[in-house]
Amino acid sequence: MERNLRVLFLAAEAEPFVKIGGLGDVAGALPPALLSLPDHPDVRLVIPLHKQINQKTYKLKPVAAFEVEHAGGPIQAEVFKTNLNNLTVYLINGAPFEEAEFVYTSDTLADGYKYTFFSLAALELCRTIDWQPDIVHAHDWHTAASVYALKTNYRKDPFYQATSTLLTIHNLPYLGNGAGPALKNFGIPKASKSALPWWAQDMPLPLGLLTADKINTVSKGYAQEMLTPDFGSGLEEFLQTRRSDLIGILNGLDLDNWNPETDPNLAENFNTESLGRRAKNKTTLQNELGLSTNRDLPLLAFIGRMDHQKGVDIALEALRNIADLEWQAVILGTGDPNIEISANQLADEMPDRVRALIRFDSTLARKIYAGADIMMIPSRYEPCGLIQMISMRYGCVPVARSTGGLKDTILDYGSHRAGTGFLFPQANPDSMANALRRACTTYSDKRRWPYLQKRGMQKNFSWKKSALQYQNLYQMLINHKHSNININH
Ligand code: NHF
Repeated sequence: MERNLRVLFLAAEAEPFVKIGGLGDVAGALPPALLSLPDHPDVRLVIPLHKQINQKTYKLKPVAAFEVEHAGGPIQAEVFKTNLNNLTVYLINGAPFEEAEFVYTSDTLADGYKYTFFSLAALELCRTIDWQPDIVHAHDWHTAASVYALKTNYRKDPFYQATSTLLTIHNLPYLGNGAGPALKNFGIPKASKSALPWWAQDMPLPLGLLTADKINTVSKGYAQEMLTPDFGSGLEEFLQTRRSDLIGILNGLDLDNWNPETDPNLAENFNTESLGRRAKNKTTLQNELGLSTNRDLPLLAFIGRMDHQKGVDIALEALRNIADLEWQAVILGTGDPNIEISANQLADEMPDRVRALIRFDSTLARKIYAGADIMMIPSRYEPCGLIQMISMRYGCVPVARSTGGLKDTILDYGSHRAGTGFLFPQANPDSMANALRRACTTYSDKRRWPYLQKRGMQKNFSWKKSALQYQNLYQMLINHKHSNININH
């Protein structure tokens, strides 16, 4: 009897267990979306048992215990299993995770140690429970060592002879720099004479990229950009050599979780047919923020991590550039202390129209999606991005840098009559200010603006579309089992 394709899905974080960034959204949403397809694969999620995970909530059952070899002596791994709406989830524990306070730290050696342990333990788990995966699907640098180990340490292992590998890149610049000694201590060799640049030959993500049967990233746009010096993190030339195995698959959005028709946090629910009701969300938000409740002023917003990638510094300067126009702005997020200070400075400079809220507040974020008019997304790079999809679904029109997943999901209103937002080409304040001017002018056209909002609200960013593409990719991997990648070391 033919059995379903077996996919071992490895990630450092996954909703609802633990979520720090976008990877957690994807690892939480994609496996269930795959399971809901016809002829679905038998996908099983494996994550570390981080301290932040409440063991009682998930009724964890012990399923396996074994040792992982390490230069300092074998390390005991203990694996628990739970079931989440039909999805089998394994959680791996062991000293590296018991000792760790956070999911990610800036200490890449320590993170390298715990995630290499995790990557190898996940492979050993399959053997212990006698579940031979057809595909190991790893994500980002944290689990890339599993892909590389299959092509090195496990190369002759009969248990893994038929296993293919897929590595998904969510954020290329995080290569796992500094994790080299940890790999070595777990017996994973350097790829000394490989196509990788010398400096990357002991970094988990590059090693995974060297050996994965297929590579994908989370939009077609970013898949292209990664091949260029501006976005390739020094790996662009190497990535060119893997071009034919590199694919872009856009992430989806959880359409039930993000639904302005049912979101209980909103002052008034609405849909495309009742867009007029959205106004109440704007006045409620303006009141909550202590801004004047003037409907005619466009309310601009930024929500997100305040770091270099997300470019909030660009938005702050762009707002100064358009000070001659009338608008209000709210900035919500936390991150780099210097950027937080700059956001507060702008709010001090323009107390009648700018609010900076330096905190993580998911309820307020929802009220902003539903009440603000324009979402500012000035990312320097954006593999996929979630904020633009949520904003469009909530009728908040994006003004975004034309990069990666942003340019794949937003159609520029100036260039297309069917536009859904405003794109700007350069990651600098002038470029962004021009787009903000265009957006503010269009906002004052009360006839056109609702059409712009509705077109965005009608976009379908469902996970089903993405899951179908991953299913095809899995099938492709099985059909062309084992590429002829040669890594001499
Ligand atoms: O959406 C999940 C996320 C992406 O653009 C985002 C990013 C990190 O930078 O794939 O990963």
